[in-house]
Amino acid sequence: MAPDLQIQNYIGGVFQPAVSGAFLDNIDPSTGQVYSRLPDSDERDVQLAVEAAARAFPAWSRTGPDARFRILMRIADLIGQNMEAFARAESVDSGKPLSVSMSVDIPRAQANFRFFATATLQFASESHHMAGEAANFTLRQPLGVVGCISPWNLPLYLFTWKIAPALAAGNCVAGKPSELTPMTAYMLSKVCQEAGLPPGVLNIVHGLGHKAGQAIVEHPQVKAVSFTGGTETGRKIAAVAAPMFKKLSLELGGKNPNLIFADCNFEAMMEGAIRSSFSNNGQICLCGSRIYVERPLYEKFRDEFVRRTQQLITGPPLSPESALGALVSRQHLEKVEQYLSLARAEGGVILCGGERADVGGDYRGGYFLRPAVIEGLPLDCRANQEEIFGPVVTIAPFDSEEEALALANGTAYGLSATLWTQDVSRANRIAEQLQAGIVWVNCWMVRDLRTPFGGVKNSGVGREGGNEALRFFTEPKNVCIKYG
Ligand code: TXE
Repeated sequence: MAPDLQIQNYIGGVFQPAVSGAFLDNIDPSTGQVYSRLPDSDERDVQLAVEAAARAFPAWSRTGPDARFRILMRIADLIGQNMEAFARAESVDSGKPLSVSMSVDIPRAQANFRFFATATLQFASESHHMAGEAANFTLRQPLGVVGCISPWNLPLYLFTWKIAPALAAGNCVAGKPSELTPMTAYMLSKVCQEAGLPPGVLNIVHGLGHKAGQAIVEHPQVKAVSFTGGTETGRKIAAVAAPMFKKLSLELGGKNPNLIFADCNFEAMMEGAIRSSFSNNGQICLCGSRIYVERPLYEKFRDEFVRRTQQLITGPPLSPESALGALVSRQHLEKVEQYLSLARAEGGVILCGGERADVGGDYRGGYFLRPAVIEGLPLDCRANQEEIFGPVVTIAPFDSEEEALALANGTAYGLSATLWTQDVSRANRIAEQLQAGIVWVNCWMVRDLRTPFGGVKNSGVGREGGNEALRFFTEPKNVCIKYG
C-alpha cells in the first residue's frame, strides 16, 4: 500500500478535498522538502463530517458487539498486513527512525484496534441491589458524535488509541490527526473502507488545529473531545468545551523525572535511561527529561550516560543504523534549540550534543539534532520547568529520598515518573508520594493497555486505556426497578 501524495479527507465513506479546495504542504522533516499535500479543512468540512457521523450513529450504536468486534479486528488485521508500508510512511512523515515505527508505532496502532475490538465483547456495566425493595442497573450508552484530536509525535498510535475505543463503544467519530503527520491517518481511512466500516462511522478531517481542530471542539453536536497534545492547546480546548458541558479527556505534556538510586541495577538502569531520554528523538510525552541521581552514583552515571549518548547515531529515518532521526518540523527544531540557548544562559553546561547533525546527501535540509545532556541547572529554571519535547535531558545529583521527591514533584506537570532502585520498600514509599499518573519502577514504557493512562496537574484531565476509555466514551444511565 503506497502512500498517495495527495491526501484527502474521508467523510461519509467518501474521499474528498477540502470544501475550500485549498491544500497545505506536507514536509518530509528529513529533507525539509514538500513531498505531499493535505486538505486545508475548515468548519464547512467539519460540518460535513459531523453530519455524516450523526447519520451513521443510529445504526452503528445498535450494531451488536459481535459485528463491531469483527470489523475492528479486520481493521487491525489490515494494519498488520500493511505493517511495513505504514511504518515507512510514518517515518517519512514524522522523521522518526524506521526501527521505531516498525517496533512501536504501527504494532501498537494494530494492538489498539485488536484490544478494543475484544473489549466490546467484555465490557459490562454494574447493578446495585436494594434488598427487598428495588434493583438498579446501569446502562452504558454511546455518546453520539465524538471528536478525536491527536498530535504528531506518535501519529497513528495516538490517533487509534482514541478512535478504537470510541468506535468500540458505539460512537461515530469526527477525527483530526496532526497537520504535520497526516499520512498514516489517511492510509487508515482506506483500511477502514476496505474493512467494511460503514460510511460515516469514522470521518477524518485534515487541516490546521485552530481551524479544523477548533471547529470540531466548537461543534454543538460533538458530545465529547478526546485530545492529546500540548498543555496550552489543552487549555484552549477546555475553555471552549467546558461551557458547552462536553466530556473532555486531555492528555497533555510532561516534564517527567527519572530518579536513580545508587542501589539500582546499573546496566538495566543505563539501558532504560538512554531509552527514556531519547526514544523517538525525545518526542514522547512519557520521556524522562529530568534525571536525578543519588550522589554516590552521580559521577559514574554521568560519565557513562554521556559516553553512550555520544554513541547514538543521528541519521536518515529509513536507515537501520539511526537511533535518532529528524525532529518533526523546522519550527520544533528551533524551539528545542531555543531551550538549549536558554539552558546555557541559565548556567547549564551542555556535556554533549545540542548541535545540528550534518547527515549529508539528500538530507542537508533535514531537521537533525544531536542528543544533548545538560548539567548544572537548578530546579526552578525554565529548562527544568517547561516541556522541551526533544532529545535533551538535564541531569543533577540528590542526597536524600526527601530531596529526590521534592525535585520530582517540583514542576507544574505530573504525567509519569521513573524510579530505579532494588529496595522494594523505598519503591513503594516513593511511588505513593510521586505526583504522577504513571510510575515505572525499574522499567520504562512497559504498557498494559488495560491500565489507566493519563496525568495529574498540568499533564491533563481524565484517563485513557482499558475500561477507563470505554467509560469515557459512554454515558451511564441508572435504571431503577421497584419490586412488586
Ligand atoms: O501541539 P498542538 P504542537 C507538546 C510539546 C510540543 C508542544 C506544541 O511540548 O512542543 O506541545 O506542539 C491540534 N483546537 N506536545 O503545537 O498544537 C493540532 O492540529 C483544536 C505534547 O504541535 O497541541 C494537532 O492535531 N485542536 C504532546 C493537535 O491539536 C487544535 C504531543 C496537537 O497539536 C487546536 C504533541 C485548537 N485550538 C505536542 N490547536 C503529548 N502530550 O504527547 C491545535 N490543535
